[in-house]
Amino acid sequence: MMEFPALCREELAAELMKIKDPLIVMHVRPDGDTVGSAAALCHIYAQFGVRADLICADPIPSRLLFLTENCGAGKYSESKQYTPIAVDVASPSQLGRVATLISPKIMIDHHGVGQAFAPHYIKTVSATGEIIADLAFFMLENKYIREITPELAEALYAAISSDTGCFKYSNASPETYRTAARLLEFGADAAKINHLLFESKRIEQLRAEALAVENMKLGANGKISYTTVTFAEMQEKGIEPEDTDTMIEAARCMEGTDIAFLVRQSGDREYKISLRSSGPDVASVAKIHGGGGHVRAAGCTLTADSTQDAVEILLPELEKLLL
Ligand SMILES: [Mn+2]
Repeated sequence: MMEFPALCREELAAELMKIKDPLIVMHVRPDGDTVGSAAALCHIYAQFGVRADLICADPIPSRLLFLTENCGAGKYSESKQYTPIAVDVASPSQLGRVATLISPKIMIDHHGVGQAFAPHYIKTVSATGEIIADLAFFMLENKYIREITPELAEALYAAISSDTGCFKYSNASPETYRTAARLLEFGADAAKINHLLFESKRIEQLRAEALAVENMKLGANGKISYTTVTFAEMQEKGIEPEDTDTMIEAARCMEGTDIAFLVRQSGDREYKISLRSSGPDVASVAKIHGGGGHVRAAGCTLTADSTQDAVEILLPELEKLLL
């Protein structure tokens, strides 16, 4: 396997500033961190008089479009000679079909579990947005950029808030809070962003959350809670895949549980699994099935005959983590 160099912060800043035609690459099923980080880089490039374009294998969910609408980015154009920069993309598989069009030349990520596929700047912090905020502060101190505009601060704040679950998860460190505080000083409207990210939901998303509660079951004497959703249920209630992203929260909130998981049908015999925990290493179970993630938040895809079949595969593996 090819080895790619790790960049230090100064080298990253220097490399980014050399690029004349940046293409910011987001991961499949884009979340607030990858979209906020991408928008932030576009705002930074705008200060250099450079227009950055954006690409993602999947459409950006409507609730996140407020981040990209004002960032000055264009759409990917086949005729341009881009230098692609991947943000929040942990491994090549996370590029999805975009991998057939481009290959990133710089990788900025915080997962620390993936596979480096380009010269990289990887720090295991709460969010890629936290890395780029630190980079923006560094660029400001060195006068590489003139200012941190409210729009830039908001894109970064949104990225961090998104990956920390509105600062609820254990990945939010003292440094994360300090970074967020500085972003507020630069004009980020935290209340507005958190409302848009966490409280403003499509009726179908609320129906998905209601379904999550309805389908919830317990295992391991209540230490594991899980819920499921099938194509038939999604069709019946008009639920789109993006509406199911918060279903895991219902299971996670169940009193007394250490591990929560969600089984989502994603193909004929294919199920996407989201895993959350208060401590046990659920990434180790995700890895058994070719997935990955963090100790407390991971995911994988299973081949199974039904949601019940997928549950029966996962439960014994997860129970072992509680011994
Ligand atoms: Mn992230």
